[in-house]
Amino acid sequence: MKPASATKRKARGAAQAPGVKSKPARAARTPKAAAPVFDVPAPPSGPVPFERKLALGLLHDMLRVRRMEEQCAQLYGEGKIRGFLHLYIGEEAVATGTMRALLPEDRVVATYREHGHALLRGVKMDAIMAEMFGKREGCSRGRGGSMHLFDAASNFFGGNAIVGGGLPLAVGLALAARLQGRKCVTACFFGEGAIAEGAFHESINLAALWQLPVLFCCENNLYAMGTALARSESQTDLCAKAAAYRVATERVDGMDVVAVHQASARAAGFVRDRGLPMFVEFQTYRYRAHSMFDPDLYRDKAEIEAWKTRGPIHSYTARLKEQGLLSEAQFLKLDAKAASEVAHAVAFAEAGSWEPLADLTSDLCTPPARSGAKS
Ligand SMILES: Cc1ncc(C[n+]2csc(CCOP(=O)(O)OP(=O)(O)O)c2C)c(N)n1
Ligand SMILES: [Mg+2]
Repeated sequence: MKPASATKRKARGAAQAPGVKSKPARAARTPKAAAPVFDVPAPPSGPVPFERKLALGLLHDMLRVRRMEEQCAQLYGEGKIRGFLHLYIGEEAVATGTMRALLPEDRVVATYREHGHALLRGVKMDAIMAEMFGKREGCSRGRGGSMHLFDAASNFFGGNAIVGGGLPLAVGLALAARLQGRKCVTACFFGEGAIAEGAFHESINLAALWQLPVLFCCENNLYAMGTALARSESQTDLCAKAAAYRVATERVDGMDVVAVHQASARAAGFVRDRGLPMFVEFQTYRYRAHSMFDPDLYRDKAEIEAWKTRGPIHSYTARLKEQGLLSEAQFLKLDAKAASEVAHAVAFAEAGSWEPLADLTSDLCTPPARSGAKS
C-alpha cells in the first residue's frame, strides 16, 4: 500500500528493451509512480467528542447513504435505473460530516457523485429515487437522472455532469449572496480530477480576489476515472495549489466522520464569519468502480481491500461501541430504519408516473423545429 519505494521506481525506470544501450536517467524524466499519493490513514483514536444525538445522527446519515446506494446498484442491474450511475460508497463520511456543519440558508453545489450530498442536504429519498427511475415525481421531474439531482427548496444546486462545472456556479452563487446582502456559505464539492480543469483555477482565483464566501470541498479519492492523481498532476499537494491563490487550506482524513465534521465546522465558520473562501481537501477512497460501466482495472484489488479496513461506517461504529455510546441492538435499529426508508423510496419510485410523450418539448429554450423547416 505504501507508495513505491525510490529503489523500486528506479528499477522500473531503468528497465530496457534487450539490445538497447542504457543511458543514465535524467532526474527530470524519472517516470512518476502511479501509486497512491497518500496511504490508508491510521485508525482514528480518542473519544468521539459529540453529544449522543449528534454522534448517532452521523452514523444514521452514513447508513442512509450507504443503503440507498447499495439498492441503486441492485436496481441498475435490474434495468430499473439506467444511464450513468456513480456511487459514493466508501466516501460517505465526507458528505455526512460536512452537511451537518452547514445551515439551512447555505447553498450546496456538487458533482455527478452526489446522491449522498442531496439526501443529507434534505432532498427526500423518495424524490431522489424517483429521479433515478426517471419518473415525474423525481426532484428534477425525471429529466435529470442520477447526475442531475436538484432541489432549490433545500438550496441544493445540483448535480453536474461536467467535471469542474459546479465551481463557477458556486462562485456565482456566492457573489449573488454578497450582492443580496445574505450571509451564507456556498459549499462546493468536487473531485481532485477537477483541479486539472481551468474552471478550478479561474473560480478559486476570483473567489480569493473578490473575497467570496465559498467553501471549496475537494473530495480527493485518488482517482479521476482510471487516472491516478500522480499520473496527471506534477504537484500532488492539492492544498499547495489552493494556497497559491492565497486561500486558507486544511487537509482532513475523509474516512473519519469525526475529523470531517470538526474540520468542516471550523471551515464553514471561517467562511461565514470572515466572508472569505477556504479550501479543504478530504482524503478519501471509493470502493466501487468509477461508474457502473467501469471494469476497474487500473488499481490493485489489494489496495481496495486495504482501504476497506478503514471503512467510515464500521470504524465509526466500533468507536461508538467502545465508548459505550452504541449497542449492537441500537446499531441494528438504525440500520433497519435506513433500510425501511429505502424500501419506501423504491415503492414510491415504482408507483411514479412517466412524463407523457406530448410533454417532450416542454421547458425547452428553443422551439422545436417544424418538419420541412430550413435550418
Ligand atoms: C469537462 C469534462 N471532462 C471530462 C469528463 C469525463 N469524466 C467524467 S468523470 C471524470 C473523472 C473526474 O474525477 P474526479 O474529479 O476525481 O471525481 P471522482 O469521479 O473521482 O469523484 C472524467 C474525466 C467530464 N465529465 N467533463
Ligand atoms: Mg477522484
